[in-house]
Amino acid sequence: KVHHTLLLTGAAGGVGTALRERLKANCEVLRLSARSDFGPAREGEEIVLADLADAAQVSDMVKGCQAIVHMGGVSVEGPFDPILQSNILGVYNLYEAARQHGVKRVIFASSNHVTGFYRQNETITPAHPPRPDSLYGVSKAFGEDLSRMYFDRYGIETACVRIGSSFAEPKDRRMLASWLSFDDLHRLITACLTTPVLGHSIIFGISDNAVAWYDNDSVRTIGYRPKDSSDVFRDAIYARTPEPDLSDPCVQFQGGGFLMAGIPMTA
Ligand code: 15L
Repeated sequence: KVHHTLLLTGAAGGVGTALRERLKANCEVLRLSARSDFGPAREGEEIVLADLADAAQVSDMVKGCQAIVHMGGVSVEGPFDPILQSNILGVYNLYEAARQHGVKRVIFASSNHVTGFYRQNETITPAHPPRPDSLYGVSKAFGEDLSRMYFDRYGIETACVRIGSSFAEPKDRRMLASWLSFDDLHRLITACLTTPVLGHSIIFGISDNAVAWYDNDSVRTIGYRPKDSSDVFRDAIYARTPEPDLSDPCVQFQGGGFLMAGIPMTA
């Protein structure tokens, strides 16, 4: 346990709920945050409710913690204003609070949608330029750049984890490539929290899947070794899903359904 108080934002979301019990192994006190009430604190927990767009609430949320696992914010494509409030203003408020309260390490839930406009037959590395597939993807690219500035100026270390698809099981053929099991997500966060030197890292958050769009070797630097694989779900997923239509952008591009989820494809 390298951190006394660890803050988990987005604690009421799907990934936050999965991390809640797992992250207790990483700290003495797990501080959970969400925008609205999600029930009482359990043993070893604190709850601080905060709207990410409210700088004063974010400051109270961050004060007294040593590291942050930032899973909060809008997690899907949709209208711009909520994305602006939570993912752009919100991530700025978070880093300002981290700077003011001396927090030195952040695990930032970035997304595969930062590079969702690469094709499903391309292999990319963290050095490839972002090609966001959605306003949501652009907001995550903003968070990556903002955290880089806070590292270069103030030495706050961040792992930008471009989470693939973190669910209990992969749901479709695309997720055979993008799946990140909850246990592997926890392994990855643990590696980021405990590695001696994190710096500012961009990491693709995926399990050990046979099909992969990422050259993810840089994760070895921080000590992440995935143990799960989507492969065990492959036959069942192929049996219950139709043959992909190769002319469909959701099939062509890595971002899948996010390509068609929000703003129109054509001007
Ligand atoms: C994401 O960034 C979303 O937060 C999540 O809900 C999934 O849809 C995931 O990407 C994905 O691409 O499957």
